[in-house]
Amino acid sequence: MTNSRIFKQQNQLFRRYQGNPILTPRDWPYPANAVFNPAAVRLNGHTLLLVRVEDRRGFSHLTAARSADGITDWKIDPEPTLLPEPKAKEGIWGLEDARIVRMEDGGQYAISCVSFSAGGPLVSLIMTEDFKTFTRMGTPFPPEDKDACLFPRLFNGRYAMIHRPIIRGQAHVWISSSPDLIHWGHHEILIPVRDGWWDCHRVGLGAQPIATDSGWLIIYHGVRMTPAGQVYRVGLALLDLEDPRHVIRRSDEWVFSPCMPYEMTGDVPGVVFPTGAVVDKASNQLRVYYGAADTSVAVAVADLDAVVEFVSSCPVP
Ligand code: BMA
Repeated sequence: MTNSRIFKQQNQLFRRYQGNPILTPRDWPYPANAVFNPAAVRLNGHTLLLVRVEDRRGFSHLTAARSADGITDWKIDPEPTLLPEPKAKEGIWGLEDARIVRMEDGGQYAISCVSFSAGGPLVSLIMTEDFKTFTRMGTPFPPEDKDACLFPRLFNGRYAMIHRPIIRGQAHVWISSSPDLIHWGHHEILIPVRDGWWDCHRVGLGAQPIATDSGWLIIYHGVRMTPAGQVYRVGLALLDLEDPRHVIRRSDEWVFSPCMPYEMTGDVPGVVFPTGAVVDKASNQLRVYYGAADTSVAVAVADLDAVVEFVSSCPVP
């Protein structure tokens, strides 16, 4: 481990916003049990979070919250923004944990979220331009599958999507591709769990992939089962910019771990679950939005160059 890596780790790459959590059920304009795991994207000069809202039946839907500075003064839609399609089988127990990218070709936003179907959780792909009207594109993969995100550009004429199926009880991060967003193939394991490590039990994509000059920055969650329960922590990886099936680097250590009261107390204690990120171009600040203890929304910030420098110094997997 180089000195600069130890230095960065000890001085914490990511800093929590002191006013965390930034959104709680008490802020909601209608009754909610929990608000957490938000997708994040820039829209019309604002930060838009598409927040998972769990109602008091235990079902979730997605609601948009907008803020000019991405930290304070959130304007929350007065009603659910995105509910399961009434007649479709895919979301009978709700929609959860969205990720969003803005497609580089036409400006459409691609939302990938979890639909809780009778057959288990699976990924739904939904397109929108304004977060008011939505085009449902169906379900790329069968259950059980979660933690998916489309890349915002094509690679050799094919779309690429990261997702996290559970196959033979194993929860690795996979990547698949498609010529048309309907037919999917070329399925490969991208980021596997690591036996014995902090991310031995399950891994899954966190925020949407972020394009940098050094490659696609991947913020992922890793889970370890402990005698005290499961711990959800956060690691980093870097994928080749031209061919995201190629993992260039992966952090040995986690870079973010639950420790604050709002991360240790709630419906599921010991969870930090990043699902969205925004880069503030003027300050080069990376803002990572995460669910805290499956109860509230929190944000941590980092200098994007420092994060890329750190992950670039991590081992080649
Ligand atoms: C995962 C997902 C997330 C949740 C996390 C921690 O499996 O269901 O929605 O935040 O567990 O409970």
